[in-house]
Amino acid sequence: MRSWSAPKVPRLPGVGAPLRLFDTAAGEVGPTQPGPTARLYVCGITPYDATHLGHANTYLAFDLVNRLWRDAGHEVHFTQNATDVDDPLLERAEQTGQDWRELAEREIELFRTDMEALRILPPREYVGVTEVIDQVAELIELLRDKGATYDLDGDVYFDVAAAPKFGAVSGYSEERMLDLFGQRGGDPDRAGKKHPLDWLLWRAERPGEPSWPSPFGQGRPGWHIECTAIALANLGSGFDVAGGGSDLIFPHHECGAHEGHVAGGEWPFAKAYVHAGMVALDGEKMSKSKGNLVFVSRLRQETDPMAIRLALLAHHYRSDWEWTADQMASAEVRLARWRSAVGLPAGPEAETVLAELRARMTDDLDAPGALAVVDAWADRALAGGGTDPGAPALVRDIVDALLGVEL
Ligand code: 5CA
Ligand code: ZN
Repeated sequence: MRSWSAPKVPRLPGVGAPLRLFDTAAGEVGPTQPGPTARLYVCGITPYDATHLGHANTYLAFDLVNRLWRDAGHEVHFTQNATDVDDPLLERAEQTGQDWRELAEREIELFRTDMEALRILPPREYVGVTEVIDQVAELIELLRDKGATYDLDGDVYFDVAAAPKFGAVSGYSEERMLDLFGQRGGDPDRAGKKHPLDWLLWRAERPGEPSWPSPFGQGRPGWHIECTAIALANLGSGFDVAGGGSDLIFPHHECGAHEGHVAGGEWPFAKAYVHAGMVALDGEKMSKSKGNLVFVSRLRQETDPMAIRLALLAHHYRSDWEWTADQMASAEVRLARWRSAVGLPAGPEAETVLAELRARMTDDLDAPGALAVVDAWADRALAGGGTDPGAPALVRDIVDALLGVEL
Protein backbone atom coordinates (compact mmCIF):
# COMPACT_ATOMS: atom_id res chain seq x y z
CA MET A 1 0.00 0.00 0.00
CA ARG A 2 0.92 3.62 -0.20
CA SER A 3 2.98 4.79 2.77
CA TRP A 4 2.80 8.46 3.81
CA SER A 5 5.02 11.39 2.95
CA ALA A 6 8.28 12.01 4.77
CA PRO A 7 9.15 15.17 6.65
CA LYS A 8 12.61 16.59 6.01
CA VAL A 9 15.18 15.67 8.64
CA PRO A 10 17.96 18.24 9.08
CA ARG A 11 21.54 16.96 9.20
CA LEU A 12 23.29 17.78 12.44
CA PRO A 13 27.01 18.38 12.96
CA GLY A 14 28.98 15.31 14.08
CA VAL A 15 27.55 11.84 14.69
CA GLY A 16 25.29 10.58 17.47
CA ALA A 17 26.25 7.79 19.86
CA PRO A 18 24.96 4.22 19.50
CA LEU A 19 21.35 3.93 20.63
CA ARG A 20 20.67 1.96 23.82
CA LEU A 21 17.20 0.52 24.33
CA PHE A 22 15.37 -1.64 26.85
CA ASP A 23 14.95 -5.09 25.32
CA THR A 24 11.98 -6.91 26.84
CA ALA A 25 13.55 -10.31 26.07
CA ALA A 26 16.84 -9.41 27.80
CA GLY A 27 15.06 -7.55 30.60
CA GLU A 28 17.58 -4.71 30.49
CA VAL A 29 18.85 -1.73 28.56
CA GLY A 30 21.57 -2.60 26.09
CA PRO A 31 23.15 -1.16 22.93
CA THR A 32 21.47 -1.69 19.58
CA GLN A 33 24.14 -2.82 17.14
CA PRO A 34 22.79 -2.35 13.65
CA GLY A 35 24.86 -2.68 10.50
CA PRO A 36 25.02 0.22 8.02
CA THR A 37 21.29 -0.30 7.52
CA ALA A 38 19.28 -0.62 10.72
CA ARG A 39 16.17 -2.77 10.36
CA LEU A 40 12.98 -1.85 12.21
CA TYR A 41 9.58 -3.52 12.26
CA VAL A 42 6.72 -1.80 14.07
CA CYS A 43 3.31 -3.40 14.38
CA GLY A 44 0.67 -1.26 12.72
CA ILE A 45 -2.96 -0.53 13.48
CA THR A 46 -6.01 -2.68 13.14
CA PRO A 47 -7.95 -0.10 11.14
CA TYR A 48 -11.47 -0.19 12.56
CA ASP A 49 -11.36 3.14 14.36
CA ALA A 50 -9.33 6.36 14.30
CA THR A 51 -5.82 6.76 15.68
CA HIS A 52 -5.92 7.54 19.39
CA LEU A 53 -3.24 9.05 21.62
CA GLY A 54 -2.11 5.59 22.76
CA HIS A 55 -1.29 4.61 19.16
CA ALA A 56 0.38 7.97 18.58
CA ASN A 57 2.53 7.48 21.68
CA THR A 58 3.71 4.08 20.46
CA TYR A 59 4.48 5.24 16.90
CA LEU A 60 6.26 8.28 18.27
CA ALA A 61 8.54 6.06 20.38
CA PHE A 62 9.70 4.14 17.31
CA ASP A 63 9.99 7.34 15.31
CA LEU A 64 12.56 8.40 17.90
CA VAL A 65 14.42 5.10 17.38
CA ASN A 66 14.43 5.83 13.65
CA ARG A 67 15.74 9.38 14.17
CA LEU A 68 18.45 8.36 16.65
CA TRP A 69 19.73 5.65 14.32
CA ARG A 70 19.88 8.12 11.44
CA ASP A 71 21.72 10.57 13.64
CA ALA A 72 24.24 7.81 14.41
CA GLY A 73 24.89 7.47 10.67
CA HIS A 74 22.69 4.48 9.78
CA GLU A 75 20.20 4.14 7.03
CA VAL A 76 16.95 2.86 8.45
CA HIS A 77 14.85 0.19 6.79
CA PHE A 78 11.48 0.47 8.47
CA THR A 79 8.53 -1.82 7.72
CA GLN A 80 5.01 -1.69 9.10
CA ASN A 81 1.85 -3.72 8.61
CA ALA A 82 -1.81 -2.86 8.80
CA THR A 83 -4.07 -5.62 10.12
CA ASP A 84 -6.67 -5.00 7.45
CA VAL A 85 -8.52 -8.25 8.02
CA ASP A 86 -9.15 -9.56 11.55
CA ASP A 87 -12.02 -10.30 13.93
CA PRO A 88 -12.43 -6.83 15.52
CA LEU A 89 -12.47 -5.14 12.10
CA LEU A 90 -15.03 -7.58 10.71
CA GLU A 91 -17.15 -7.25 13.86
CA ARG A 92 -17.16 -3.45 13.68
CA ALA A 93 -18.04 -3.51 9.99
CA GLU A 94 -20.91 -5.90 10.72
CA GLN A 95 -22.23 -3.81 13.64
CA THR A 96 -22.20 -0.58 11.65
CA GLY A 97 -23.34 -2.07 8.36
CA GLN A 98 -20.22 -1.04 6.45
CA ASP A 99 -18.12 -2.94 3.99
CA TRP A 100 -15.04 -4.13 5.93
CA ARG A 101 -12.72 -3.11 3.08
CA GLU A 102 -14.08 0.42 2.98
CA LEU A 103 -13.84 0.73 6.76
CA ALA A 104 -10.20 -0.39 6.70
CA GLU A 105 -9.31 1.86 3.79
CA ARG A 106 -10.88 4.91 5.39
CA GLU A 107 -9.22 4.40 8.77
CA ILE A 108 -5.84 3.66 7.17
CA GLU A 109 -6.09 6.91 5.22
CA LEU A 110 -6.92 8.82 8.40
CA PHE A 111 -3.96 7.13 10.10
CA ARG A 112 -1.66 8.32 7.31
CA THR A 113 -2.79 11.92 7.73
CA ASP A 114 -2.37 11.66 11.52
CA MET A 115 1.14 10.25 11.12
CA GLU A 116 2.05 13.00 8.65
CA ALA A 117 0.73 15.70 10.95
CA LEU A 118 2.75 14.28 13.84
CA ARG A 119 5.83 14.12 11.60
CA ILE A 120 6.33 10.39 12.05
CA LEU A 121 8.84 9.17 9.45
CA PRO A 122 7.04 6.77 7.09
CA PRO A 123 7.91 3.09 6.69
CA ARG A 124 9.64 2.02 3.47
CA GLU A 125 7.01 -0.71 3.15
CA TYR A 126 3.53 -0.19 4.54
CA VAL A 127 1.84 -3.53 3.98
CA GLY A 128 -1.80 -4.53 4.37
CA VAL A 129 -2.24 -8.18 5.27
CA THR A 130 -4.76 -8.65 2.47
CA GLU A 131 -1.98 -7.76 0.00
CA VAL A 132 0.23 -10.65 1.11
CA ILE A 133 -2.09 -13.57 1.82
CA ASP A 134 0.02 -15.81 -0.46
CA GLN A 135 3.23 -14.98 1.42
CA VAL A 136 1.52 -15.74 4.71
CA ALA A 137 0.24 -19.06 3.38
CA GLU A 138 3.75 -19.95 2.14
CA LEU A 139 5.16 -19.32 5.59
CA ILE A 140 2.50 -21.53 7.15
CA GLU A 141 3.41 -24.24 4.62
CA LEU A 142 7.02 -23.96 5.69
CA LEU A 143 6.01 -24.37 9.32
CA ARG A 144 3.85 -27.34 8.33
CA ASP A 145 6.82 -28.92 6.55
CA LYS A 146 8.86 -28.53 9.73
CA GLY A 147 6.16 -30.43 11.63
CA ALA A 148 5.20 -27.40 13.73
CA THR A 149 1.50 -27.26 12.84
CA TYR A 150 -1.64 -29.36 13.09
CA ASP A 151 -5.14 -29.24 11.74
CA LEU A 152 -8.24 -28.82 13.88
CA ASP A 153 -11.50 -28.99 11.91
CA GLY A 154 -9.90 -27.20 8.96
CA ASP A 155 -8.15 -24.54 11.07
CA VAL A 156 -4.35 -24.70 11.25
CA TYR A 157 -2.63 -24.28 14.63
CA PHE A 158 0.97 -23.72 15.64
CA ASP A 159 2.00 -26.50 18.00
CA VAL A 160 3.66 -24.72 20.93
CA ALA A 161 5.61 -27.92 21.68
CA ALA A 162 7.58 -27.19 18.47
CA ALA A 163 8.96 -23.94 19.98
CA PRO A 164 11.71 -24.93 22.41
CA LYS A 165 12.30 -21.37 23.56
CA PHE A 166 8.66 -20.45 24.13
CA GLY A 167 8.47 -17.77 26.83
CA ALA A 168 11.87 -16.27 26.02
CA VAL A 169 10.49 -12.96 24.73
CA SER A 170 8.00 -12.15 27.48
CA GLY A 171 9.56 -14.07 30.35
CA TYR A 172 6.00 -14.58 31.65
CA SER A 173 4.85 -17.52 33.76
CA GLU A 174 2.55 -20.05 32.11
CA GLU A 175 -0.32 -18.85 34.29
CA ARG A 176 0.12 -15.27 33.13
CA MET A 177 0.49 -16.39 29.52
CA LEU A 178 -2.77 -18.33 29.72
CA ASP A 179 -4.56 -15.37 31.20
CA LEU A 180 -3.28 -12.88 28.58
CA PHE A 181 -3.76 -15.33 25.72
CA GLY A 182 -7.49 -15.50 26.53
CA GLN A 183 -7.77 -11.71 26.82
CA ARG A 184 -5.86 -10.89 23.64
CA GLY A 185 -7.47 -12.84 20.86
CA GLY A 186 -6.36 -16.38 21.79
CA ASP A 187 -8.60 -19.38 22.40
CA PRO A 188 -7.10 -21.31 25.35
CA ASP A 189 -10.32 -23.24 25.97
CA ARG A 190 -11.03 -24.56 22.50
CA ALA A 191 -11.63 -28.30 22.65
CA GLY A 192 -9.30 -30.51 20.60
CA LYS A 193 -6.17 -28.35 20.87
CA LYS A 194 -3.00 -30.15 21.92
CA HIS A 195 -2.04 -27.33 24.28
CA PRO A 196 -4.15 -24.33 25.39
CA LEU A 197 -1.45 -21.91 24.15
CA ASP A 198 -1.33 -23.33 20.60
CA TRP A 199 -2.26 -20.44 18.36
CA LEU A 200 -4.19 -20.08 15.15
CA LEU A 201 -2.21 -19.72 11.92
CA TRP A 202 -5.00 -20.14 9.40
CA ARG A 203 -8.71 -19.85 10.04
CA ALA A 204 -10.95 -21.84 7.73
CA GLU A 205 -13.72 -19.87 6.04
CA ARG A 206 -16.76 -19.11 8.23
CA PRO A 207 -20.08 -18.14 6.64
CA GLY A 208 -20.19 -14.45 5.74
CA GLU A 209 -16.48 -13.89 6.35
CA PRO A 210 -13.91 -12.93 3.72
CA SER A 211 -11.62 -15.76 2.66
CA TRP A 212 -8.82 -16.58 0.26
CA PRO A 213 -7.69 -19.86 -1.30
CA SER A 214 -4.65 -21.56 0.22
CA PRO A 215 -3.01 -25.00 0.42
CA PHE A 216 -5.07 -25.47 3.62
CA GLY A 217 -8.35 -24.54 1.97
CA GLN A 218 -10.36 -21.31 1.84
CA GLY A 219 -9.77 -19.09 4.83
CA ARG A 220 -7.77 -16.20 6.25
CA PRO A 221 -4.57 -15.77 8.25
CA GLY A 222 -4.40 -15.73 12.03
CA TRP A 223 -2.97 -12.62 13.66
CA HIS A 224 0.66 -13.27 14.66
CA ILE A 225 1.75 -14.96 11.44
CA GLU A 226 0.97 -11.81 9.41
CA CYS A 227 3.69 -9.77 11.12
CA THR A 228 6.17 -12.64 10.97
CA ALA A 229 5.61 -13.01 7.22
CA ILE A 230 5.77 -9.28 6.50
CA ALA A 231 8.90 -8.79 8.61
CA LEU A 232 10.63 -11.81 7.05
CA ALA A 233 9.78 -10.81 3.49
CA ASN A 234 11.02 -7.24 3.88
CA LEU A 235 13.68 -7.26 6.58
CA GLY A 236 14.78 -10.90 6.82
CA SER A 237 15.24 -12.60 10.17
CA GLY A 238 17.63 -11.26 12.79
CA PHE A 239 16.47 -7.67 12.22
CA ASP A 240 17.33 -5.07 14.83
CA VAL A 241 14.13 -4.06 16.58
CA ALA A 242 10.60 -5.40 16.70
CA GLY A 243 8.36 -2.81 18.28
CA GLY A 244 4.88 -2.09 19.52
CA GLY A 245 3.00 -1.25 22.69
CA SER A 246 3.48 -3.39 25.79
CA ASP A 247 0.14 -5.11 25.14
CA LEU A 248 1.89 -6.85 22.23
CA ILE A 249 4.56 -8.54 24.36
CA PHE A 250 2.35 -11.55 24.82
CA PRO A 251 1.07 -13.33 22.87
CA HIS A 252 1.80 -11.33 19.71
CA HIS A 253 5.57 -10.82 19.80
CA GLU A 254 6.19 -14.04 21.69
CA CYS A 255 4.34 -16.15 19.10
CA GLY A 256 5.80 -14.24 16.16
CA ALA A 257 9.34 -14.80 17.43
CA HIS A 258 8.86 -18.57 17.49
CA GLU A 259 7.17 -18.67 14.11
CA GLY A 260 10.18 -16.88 12.69
CA HIS A 261 12.64 -19.07 14.57
CA VAL A 262 11.05 -22.38 13.60
CA ALA A 263 10.61 -21.28 9.97
CA GLY A 264 14.08 -19.84 9.47
CA GLY A 265 16.22 -21.46 12.12
CA GLU A 266 17.59 -18.14 13.35
CA TRP A 267 17.30 -17.04 16.98
CA PRO A 268 16.51 -14.43 17.99
CA PHE A 269 14.06 -13.50 15.25
CA ALA A 270 14.51 -9.84 16.24
CA LYS A 271 17.63 -8.77 18.10
CA ALA A 272 15.58 -6.64 20.47
CA TYR A 273 11.90 -6.51 21.42
CA VAL A 274 11.04 -2.98 22.40
CA HIS A 275 7.74 -1.91 23.94
CA ALA A 276 6.08 1.40 24.63
CA GLY A 277 3.91 1.90 27.72
CA MET A 278 0.14 2.12 27.71
CA VAL A 279 -1.70 5.41 27.67
CA ALA A 280 -4.85 5.45 29.78
CA LEU A 281 -7.90 7.68 30.02
CA ASP A 282 -10.11 7.78 33.12
CA GLY A 283 -8.12 5.03 34.79
CA GLU A 284 -8.25 2.52 31.95
CA LYS A 285 -6.01 1.70 28.99
CA MET A 286 -7.23 3.61 25.95
CA SER A 287 -8.64 1.01 23.64
CA LYS A 288 -10.91 0.83 20.67
CA SER A 289 -12.86 -1.98 22.28
CA LYS A 290 -13.53 0.05 25.47
CA GLY A 291 -14.18 3.27 23.55
CA ASN A 292 -12.37 5.58 26.04
CA LEU A 293 -10.47 7.36 23.32
CA VAL A 294 -8.90 10.71 22.55
CA PHE A 295 -8.46 10.78 18.79
CA VAL A 296 -5.45 12.46 17.23
CA SER A 297 -7.61 13.71 14.35
CA ARG A 298 -10.03 15.38 16.80
CA LEU A 299 -7.26 16.95 18.85
CA ARG A 300 -5.56 18.26 15.72
CA GLN A 301 -8.62 20.38 14.91
CA GLU A 302 -7.96 22.58 17.90
CA THR A 303 -4.24 22.07 18.58
CA ASP A 304 -0.94 22.36 16.77
CA PRO A 305 0.22 18.76 16.10
CA MET A 306 3.67 19.79 17.35
CA ALA A 307 2.11 20.51 20.75
CA ILE A 308 0.55 17.01 20.68
CA ARG A 309 3.99 15.62 19.94
CA LEU A 310 5.50 17.60 22.83
CA ALA A 311 2.77 16.44 25.20
CA LEU A 312 3.62 12.81 24.39
CA LEU A 313 7.37 13.44 24.62
CA ALA A 314 6.92 14.68 28.19
CA HIS A 315 6.48 11.01 29.22
CA HIS A 316 9.14 8.36 29.03
CA TYR A 317 8.13 5.95 26.26
CA ARG A 318 8.18 2.93 28.57
CA SER A 319 5.99 4.37 31.30
CA ASP A 320 2.26 3.83 31.55
CA TRP A 321 0.49 7.12 32.04
CA GLU A 322 -2.87 8.76 32.01
CA TRP A 323 -3.92 11.45 29.58
CA THR A 324 -5.40 14.64 31.05
CA ALA A 325 -6.34 17.80 29.17
CA ASP A 326 -3.96 20.00 31.21
CA GLN A 327 -0.98 18.21 29.61
CA MET A 328 -1.99 19.74 26.30
CA ALA A 329 -1.99 23.20 27.84
CA SER A 330 1.55 22.80 29.23
CA ALA A 331 2.78 21.46 25.90
CA GLU A 332 1.36 24.52 24.16
CA VAL A 333 3.17 26.81 26.59
CA ARG A 334 6.43 24.91 26.02
CA LEU A 335 6.02 25.04 22.24
CA ALA A 336 5.43 28.79 22.33
CA ARG A 337 8.51 29.37 24.55
CA TRP A 338 10.72 27.26 22.31
CA ARG A 339 9.44 29.06 19.21
CA SER A 340 10.13 32.45 20.76
CA ALA A 341 13.63 31.35 21.79
CA VAL A 342 14.64 30.03 18.36
CA GLY A 343 13.23 33.21 16.82
CA LEU A 344 15.79 35.36 18.67
CA PRO A 345 18.74 36.81 16.74
CA ALA A 346 21.23 35.14 19.12
CA GLY A 347 21.37 32.78 22.09
CA PRO A 348 23.63 30.74 24.35
CA GLU A 349 25.89 28.36 22.43
CA ALA A 350 24.09 25.22 21.29
CA GLU A 351 26.84 22.59 20.86
CA THR A 352 26.32 21.47 24.46
CA VAL A 353 22.58 21.27 23.81
CA LEU A 354 23.34 18.88 20.96
CA ALA A 355 25.72 16.77 23.07
CA GLU A 356 23.29 16.62 26.00
CA LEU A 357 20.30 15.84 23.84
CA ARG A 358 22.18 13.03 22.14
CA ALA A 359 23.24 11.69 25.52
CA ARG A 360 19.67 11.77 26.89
CA MET A 361 18.03 10.29 23.80
CA THR A 362 20.53 7.50 23.14
CA ASP A 363 20.06 6.38 26.75
CA ASP A 364 16.82 4.46 26.18
CA LEU A 365 15.06 7.50 24.70
CA ASP A 366 14.96 9.79 27.70
CA ALA A 367 12.69 12.34 26.02
CA PRO A 368 11.62 14.02 29.28
CA GLY A 369 15.33 14.58 30.02
CA ALA A 370 15.81 15.96 26.52
CA LEU A 371 12.91 18.41 26.95
CA ALA A 372 14.52 19.68 30.15
CA VAL A 373 17.76 20.37 28.23
CA VAL A 374 15.93 22.45 25.62
CA ASP A 375 13.84 24.19 28.30
CA ALA A 376 17.02 25.28 30.07
CA TRP A 377 18.52 26.66 26.86
CA ALA A 378 15.27 28.47 25.99
CA ASP A 379 15.09 29.99 29.49
CA ARG A 380 18.61 31.35 29.18
CA ALA A 381 18.00 32.60 25.65
CA LEU A 382 14.76 34.33 26.59
CA ALA A 383 16.45 35.93 29.61
CA GLY A 384 18.85 37.56 27.15
CA GLY A 385 21.79 35.27 27.84
CA GLY A 386 24.13 34.29 25.03
CA THR A 387 25.44 36.06 21.98
CA ASP A 388 25.90 33.19 19.52
CA PRO A 389 24.05 34.19 16.35
CA GLY A 390 24.11 30.59 15.04
CA ALA A 391 22.61 29.04 18.17
CA PRO A 392 18.87 29.57 17.59
CA ALA A 393 19.04 27.94 14.14
CA LEU A 394 21.08 25.03 15.46
CA VAL A 395 18.61 24.42 18.30
CA ARG A 396 15.79 24.52 15.77
CA ASP A 397 17.57 21.82 13.73
CA ILE A 398 18.40 19.68 16.78
CA VAL A 399 14.80 19.73 18.00
CA ASP A 400 13.58 18.94 14.50
CA ALA A 401 16.04 16.10 13.74
CA LEU A 402 16.11 14.34 17.10
CA LEU A 403 12.68 15.06 18.58
CA GLY A 404 10.73 15.55 15.34
CA VAL A 405 9.28 18.84 16.58
CA GLU A 406 9.21 21.57 13.95
CA LEU A 407 9.55 24.96 15.56
N1 5CA B 1 -2.66 -4.60 14.42
C1 5CA B 1 -2.15 -4.99 15.71
C2 5CA B 1 -0.65 -5.15 15.70
S1 5CA B 1 -0.08 -6.24 14.48
C3 5CA B 1 -2.57 -4.00 16.78
O1 5CA B 1 -2.23 -4.22 17.94
N2 5CA B 1 -3.29 -2.97 16.38
S2 5CA B 1 -3.88 -1.83 17.37
O2 5CA B 1 -4.55 -0.91 16.49
O3 5CA B 1 -4.65 -2.43 18.40
O4 5CA B 1 -2.66 -1.13 18.04
C4 5CA B 1 -1.69 -0.47 17.27
C5 5CA B 1 -0.46 -0.15 18.11
O5 5CA B 1 -0.80 0.76 19.15
C6 5CA B 1 0.12 -1.38 18.81
O6 5CA B 1 1.53 -1.28 18.83
C7 5CA B 1 -0.41 -1.28 20.22
O7 5CA B 1 0.47 -1.89 21.15
C8 5CA B 1 -0.45 0.22 20.42
N3 5CA B 1 -1.48 0.63 21.39
C9 5CA B 1 -2.78 0.28 21.42
N4 5CA B 1 -3.42 0.86 22.47
C10 5CA B 1 -2.49 1.61 23.12
C11 5CA B 1 -2.51 2.45 24.28
N5 5CA B 1 -3.62 2.66 24.98
N6 5CA B 1 -1.36 3.06 24.65
C12 5CA B 1 -0.22 2.87 23.92
N7 5CA B 1 -0.13 2.09 22.83
C13 5CA B 1 -1.25 1.47 22.42
ZN1 ZN C 1 2.03 -7.11 14.69
